[in-house]
Amino acid sequence: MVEVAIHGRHDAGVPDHLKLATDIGSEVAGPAAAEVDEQSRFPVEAIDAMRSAGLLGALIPTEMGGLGWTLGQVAEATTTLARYCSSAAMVQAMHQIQVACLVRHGDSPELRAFTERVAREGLLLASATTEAGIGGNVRMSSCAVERDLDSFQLRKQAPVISYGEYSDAILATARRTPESPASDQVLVLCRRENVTLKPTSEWDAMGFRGTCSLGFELLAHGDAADILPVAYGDISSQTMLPVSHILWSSLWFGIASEASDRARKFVQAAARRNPDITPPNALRLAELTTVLQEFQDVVFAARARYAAIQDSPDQTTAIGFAIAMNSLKVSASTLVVDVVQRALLICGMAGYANRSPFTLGRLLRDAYGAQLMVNNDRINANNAQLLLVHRKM
Ligand SMILES: Cc1cc2nc3c(=O)[nH]c(=O)nc-3n(C[C@@H](O)[C@H](O)[C@H](O)COP(=O)(O)OP(=O)(O)OC[C@H]3O[C@@H](n4cnc5c(N)ncnc54)[C@H](O)[C@@H]3O)c2cc1C
Repeated sequence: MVEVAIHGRHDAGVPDHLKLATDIGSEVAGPAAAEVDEQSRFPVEAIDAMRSAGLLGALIPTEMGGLGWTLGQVAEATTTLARYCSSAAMVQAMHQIQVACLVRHGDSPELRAFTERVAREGLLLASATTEAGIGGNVRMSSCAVERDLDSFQLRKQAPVISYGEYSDAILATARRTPESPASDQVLVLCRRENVTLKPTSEWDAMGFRGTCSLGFELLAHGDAADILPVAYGDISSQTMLPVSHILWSSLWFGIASEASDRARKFVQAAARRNPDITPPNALRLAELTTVLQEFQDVVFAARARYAAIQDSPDQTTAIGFAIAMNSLKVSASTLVVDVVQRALLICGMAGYANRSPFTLGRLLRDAYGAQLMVNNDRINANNAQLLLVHRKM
């Protein structure tokens, strides 16, 4: 644990992001994963380890006190963490999405100072984009920011705020003013000390149980400087949507990779027991590996696509890019279930049993959440609209 903390902050060279993620995963997140899932509790030890290793500031430039990792490095670390505990990996991923928005769009002295605190103190950021009555349509808000000279107030009915009670700040979407249309949104940094969260629902869900994604009425106030200076529509298309879909799909790829490894070990054990014949499920393993390879290629290609254009607002707001990032989410969230199901067929009862080295129950339950995290129907409906005006792929 101490080794983990030392590794991230004090290595003279560039931190080895995969070693750091493997250390935290194998030493801290993995050993607690079953209990986190069983008790539906926050993965406090994993997040503490990430904080002390500097991982919560991974995307923040070194001159601002962060680790200065690329999104690709964070994505790879997320894949690794997800192999051990998908809830801890998801908390980390959702936090990094908010950090990415602050780093790229929080260009004011107040927001930069806050971003530096995220790096220095390891503050944990949560998100309130979805809203009661609006559902998963994150590009519409019904709540509105009410401004009074240099301060603001916000009241939002949020059906889901993952780890809201454990966060140090929540980034919430809202209409710019009470007179603004639903699509004229801003992103507001709601600091913990200025936030009251009244729980409106419990979190006892099928999967991602450690994300503690309760519903809340969020009441926030603060300095008007905490309203991000860029329209949320631009933040969403340039940063929040692509970074979310890249980190989520990397995480789901980690779940799929872990399931695939368990299936491979199961088949190899059968082959060792009877070396003269190829186990019949080896063929299923070969088929699974083809799907996993496809999955990896989809995820890697999307990362490369974004890395190539992330500094060009013209290109990140292009319709073709939005379609590509939406398609990534739909593909990855479907492939993860496909891979884990295939692994289950290979492992049979050993995968179905909860207490077995090949158990796949938690991975499969977590995998099903992927298609709901902004429902694929909504994403496909959005792509359908975009394709009506898109000129060429
Ligand atoms: C593990 C997890 C963590 C989450 N964490 C957060 C968080 O921290 N912050 C946050 O803000 N949200 C979070 N969410 C919630 C967010 O991802 C959900 O998308 C959102 O709450 C919508 O929930 P819903 O499925 O009930 O509603 P909807 O999106 O409304 O979907 C319900 C049903 O309506 C259908 N539907 C409705 N309208 C349309 C349409 N126009 N086109 C097509 N189909 C439509 C859908 O197909 C679906 O069947 C999280 C979700 C999960 C699973």
